Amino acid sequence: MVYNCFLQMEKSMFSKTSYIMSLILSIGFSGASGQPDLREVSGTILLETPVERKLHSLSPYARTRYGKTTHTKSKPNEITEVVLFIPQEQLPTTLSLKPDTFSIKQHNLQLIPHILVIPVGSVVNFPNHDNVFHNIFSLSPTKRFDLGRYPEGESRSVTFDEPGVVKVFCDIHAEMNALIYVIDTPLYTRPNQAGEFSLSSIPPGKYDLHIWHDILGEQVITIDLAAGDLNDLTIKLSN
Ligand SMILES: [Cu+2]
Repeated sequence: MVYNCFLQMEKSMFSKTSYIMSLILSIGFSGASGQPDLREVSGTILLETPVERKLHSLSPYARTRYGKTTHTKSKPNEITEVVLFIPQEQLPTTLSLKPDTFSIKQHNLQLIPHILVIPVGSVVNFPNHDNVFHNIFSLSPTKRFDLGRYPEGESRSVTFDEPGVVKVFCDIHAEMNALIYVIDTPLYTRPNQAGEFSLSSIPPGKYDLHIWHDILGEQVITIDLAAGDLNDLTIKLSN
């Protein structure tokens, strides 16, 4: 009992010491701006298997036209649709979000971009650039909406107040779909076409790095950024 207590005291003293040490290191490495030293994690995402998309249409009209399910092949830039983030609740202090206005256009019977990551509180405009009517909607619990039918040159907008994934469809064209990831942390990024990613401005500490893809699911890896940056990580994703 006494021994356990002693161990715990030792442990807490140790963590205090390492905290003070990291504080000293932080101060030591502070930039000219006086900002505390911030960390970076970077690396490469590898897509090990092709991604097969099964498109389940929710529209009765589209179902009669295209059948219940259509398959689409892996897209050339599939890797750029991965989202990497550190959850807000893990950060030592709450970092503020910067909500903004974004756009998903309807063009050539597609929703562009196919994936959009937005901070909570952001607005998305849905302009129609086709010479046909579209009817954009979502049944996702994070944000249900139905913009109704509107022609070329018109737009509607939606505000996203809750974090989560929002799947967007067109009630008229089954091939049209997009995905909005409404995120509550400012610490997120997406890889480039080579799969390379970099996430910076992270307070020193140990975190779960989430790696999310709408078909491949979510992976979580622990990253230790207490002592310094973490570079050249390789993360493999497969079905
Ligand atoms: Cu449409």
